Amino acid sequence: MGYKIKIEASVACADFRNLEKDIRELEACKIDFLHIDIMDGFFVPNFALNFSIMKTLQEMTSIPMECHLMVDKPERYIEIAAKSGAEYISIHAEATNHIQRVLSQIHETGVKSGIALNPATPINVLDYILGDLDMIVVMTVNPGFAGQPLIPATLKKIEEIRNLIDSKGFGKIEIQVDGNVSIENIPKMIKCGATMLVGGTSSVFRKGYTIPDSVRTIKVLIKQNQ
Ligand code: S6P
Ligand code: MG
Repeated sequence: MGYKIKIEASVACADFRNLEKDIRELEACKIDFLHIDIMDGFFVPNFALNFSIMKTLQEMTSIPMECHLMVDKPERYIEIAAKSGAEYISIHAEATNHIQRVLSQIHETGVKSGIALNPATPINVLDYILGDLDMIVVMTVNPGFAGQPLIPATLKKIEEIRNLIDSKGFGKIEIQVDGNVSIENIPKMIKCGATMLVGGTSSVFRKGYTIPDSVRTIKVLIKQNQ
């Protein structure tokens, strides 16, 4: 193995009554990324964060941000996502007819690129774009909502993507998992080959635990399962 595993905080799951407190705690825990969910109410039937919240976060903290665009025709929002401080921008394979072009567009703005796959999307969509990718996002729930249970078949998908990228010499591409990345599921996800863990209501922000406690637990799980 030997991949560096990163812990991310899904900001949409933070406490908006006191967002700054959560951000300062995440800084103290040395969280690796803030995960910013952007939805359009069309590609997914919900709304989440937006680019002005991202800009505010950029001013508030130096934690790197990565932006998950759950929007139809993401080519319309690459520039604004880049200007709002994204280090990575991920688009959905199901959301555009021109995946390769949008990945190039992301790189042209100086940002790292990611492709997100819904649970039902087969991995052969990756075959001809591995050279255009910095990150693959395995959606382990259907996108749109926090607090959903893991779809078990997606674990096998993580493993298949790990085998694909390693066997083709693209092992440096990050594999992000997003959806029910819980204390229970993290060990399985790491064993399957995930390198970026998006923590939401089932881990980093789980009820009944503080952020520092949860992040400490995740760090132990990473050590034990790597
Ligand atoms: C879901 C979104 C995710 C969620 C995260 C929530 O559409 O893309 O990033 O915010 O999955 O985490 P949890 O632990 O509540 O599933
Ligand atoms: Mg997300």
